[in-house]
Amino acid sequence: KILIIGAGGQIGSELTTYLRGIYGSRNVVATDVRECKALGADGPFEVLDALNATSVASVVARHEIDTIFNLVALLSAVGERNPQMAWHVNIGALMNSLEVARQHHCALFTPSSIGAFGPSSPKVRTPQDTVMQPTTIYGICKVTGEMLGNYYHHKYGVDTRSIRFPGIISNVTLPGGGTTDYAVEIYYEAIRSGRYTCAVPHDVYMDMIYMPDVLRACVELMEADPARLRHRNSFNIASMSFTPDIIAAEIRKRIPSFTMDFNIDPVKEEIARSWPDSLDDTCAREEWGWRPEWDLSRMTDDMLAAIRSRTAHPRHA
Ligand code: VAH
Repeated sequence: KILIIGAGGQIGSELTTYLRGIYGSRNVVATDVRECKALGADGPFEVLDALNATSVASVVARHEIDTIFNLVALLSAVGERNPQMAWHVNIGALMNSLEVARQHHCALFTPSSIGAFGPSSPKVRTPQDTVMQPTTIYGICKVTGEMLGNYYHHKYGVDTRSIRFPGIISNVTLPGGGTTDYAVEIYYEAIRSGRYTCAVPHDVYMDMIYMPDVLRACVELMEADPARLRHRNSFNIASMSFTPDIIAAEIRKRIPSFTMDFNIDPVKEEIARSWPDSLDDTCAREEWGWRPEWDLSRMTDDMLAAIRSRTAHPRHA
């Protein structure tokens, strides 16, 4: 049975539904520090403080969990406003997940990010194995998390696996304070007001990925034959790389009146410019068959349609 810690977040809210569709609702226990009615509607949900090791162990024992998805994180921009809290939450939750996975023989998935790279990493087609000196507390947490995951695998044999996600674009739950949030907000504003004020400079490339590809990648990696994995924490994957100008042009193809202007957030600009422009995902392709299925054009059609249909028939709260 599967435990999702941080199920109320951007990835967790959709991963819960996706995993329940594959493995059966009863077999996916969703938890979050806050009550979440939607997650409890079609399967088990419990309030769980990921920073309380005893509580995490108790949920794992009670539900006979064999696989944990730890999705707890303060993202890059919000982390820069409170680095001490970001470290405390991100690493505290991960250490509890690692220890419980070790003691209860669970497999563990924890996301990493393109944010794990820094300005001294090669920017174009960033390699799987390269210099990693991130300049954000979020990136430092992610590199630390990768090393802890590899450590627990080599020292204790824990089945830890991880993916360095690009900026994730989705239309179910808004991201919480990331540098790539603009690529989500822009679609909502294109429908709501027809204009968007972007906080990230027009020419900054960042890797991005659509949520359906994220969900499939999580399952494909966790179901991969461990004998094929030469890497574990954490795999580069790539699907799209674009700038605010490029995504705005794609939206304008569908909404010609759409306009964008800029109010640069210096914190987000510094973070965005410190990250890669594009990743090399050869290892993920070779070791567990990763392939992207969504590109910018197809995602734009899907995002605009999903937001329109929701705006037309607002979901009950
Ligand atoms: C952030 N969306 O912007 C997250 C993610 C790659 C970016 O880690 O912080």
